[in-house]
Amino acid sequence: MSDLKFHLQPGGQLSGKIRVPGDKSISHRSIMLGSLAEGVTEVSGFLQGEDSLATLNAFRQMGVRIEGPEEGRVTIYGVGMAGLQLPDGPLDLGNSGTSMRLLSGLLAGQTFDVTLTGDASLSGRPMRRVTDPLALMGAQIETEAGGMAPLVISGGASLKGIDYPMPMASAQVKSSLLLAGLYAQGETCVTEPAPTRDHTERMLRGFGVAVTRRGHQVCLTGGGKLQATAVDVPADISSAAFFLVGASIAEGSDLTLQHVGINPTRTGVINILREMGAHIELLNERSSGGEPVADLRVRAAPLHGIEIPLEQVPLAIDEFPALFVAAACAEGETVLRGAEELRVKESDRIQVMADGLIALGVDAQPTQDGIVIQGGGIGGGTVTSHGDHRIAMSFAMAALRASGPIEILDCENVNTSFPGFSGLSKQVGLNIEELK
Ligand code: SPQ
Repeated sequence: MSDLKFHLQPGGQLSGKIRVPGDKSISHRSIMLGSLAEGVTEVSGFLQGEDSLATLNAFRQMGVRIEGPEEGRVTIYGVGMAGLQLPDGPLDLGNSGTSMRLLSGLLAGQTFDVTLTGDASLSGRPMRRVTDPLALMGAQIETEAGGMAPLVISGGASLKGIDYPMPMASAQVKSSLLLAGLYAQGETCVTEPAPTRDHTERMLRGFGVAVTRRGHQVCLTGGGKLQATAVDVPADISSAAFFLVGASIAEGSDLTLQHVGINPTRTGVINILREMGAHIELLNERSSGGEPVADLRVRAAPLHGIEIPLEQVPLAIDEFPALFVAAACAEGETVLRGAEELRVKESDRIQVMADGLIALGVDAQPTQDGIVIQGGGIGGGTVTSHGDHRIAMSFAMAALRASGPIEILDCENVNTSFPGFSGLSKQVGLNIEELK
């Protein structure tokens, strides 16, 4: 457990114009594809958070020359599909599930052996969801008991394409198989049970790989090359989400979030908040580097509870901790179902959020695949994030409507996705202090 705590005074409102840090999912992928490409890839807007830096350092350890990041600018000197080198030791991916799952696929096709490790949270997250289908492709990956990290990947396996019906809606599993598919003989196809974020497919196309989609199935053929390109990383809608909720629940708020990625596979948080009565406008909609972006203006509005539509669940999967805070401030009951994936994130986000909400006096009942929250008041008190960045930032926003101070424990991991969170939040009106 880290020593960093957030202390929040109750009340306040959020106003002004800010740009939250770069999209974490797109930042990871820019390093991976830029490293495998031929030529020099220039990235702007890169997230200088611990998770995307773990990916960057892993590729440096495999011999890729990478300059930066400096104010979000990264220059990657691509080594081509066969140019990665044996690292000098295990690749430590910290807290980052995306790094471990995507790298499992990408590294299954290399000639050298490699070990992937992570922190206690990452070492408790399920990896069989990638190692099982990768084994069907011919990969040789050993896990710890229960299918957990560390993962030991043996080099020299010859991969063949498969047609995989994915049992859960996971962009990480889909991406892992597509990256392995780049090294496989023939066609690799993944069918998703529901649409998940499609940044891998979009970026692969940007690097010149033909990726086809037929309904819920996405396919590519191995043996090709990637051509370097420029990547502009938009601001992360998952980081913007805390402010969308905060400004919606705090009376008098009027906040604009600039250059936010609004890829339709990520906008569940906007759809759900709007259905609850939120006032969110999309301004200056434009396209940037193959991804749609907009400035989001959000003003306070009275929210009401809803049954969250099932099809929105994968499109808002990382935003539920923040949405639960919105539900606690809404009038009436909010019901979430079909979200069992939340139990295998950096923490069990259903249980940890329910525990925290209950500690703040909210009526929250966890269920096996979701939660039922009765809106009403939020009290003050102490909650723990269990080292989960999104839990810490969500409870910080709850203070805007709390009746007393809120103390949040174990907040260091906010740096995995949102370095500078407390400073930026303070700048727009949150009464937050960091304490060691
Ligand atoms: O990388 P990590 O730790 O798995 O991060 C999380 C997050 O909240 O930041 C999940 F805990 O985001 C995942 C997301 O939940 C990032 C991601 C991606 O970039 O492909 C996909 C989602 O995971 P999944 O398991 O649904 O594919």
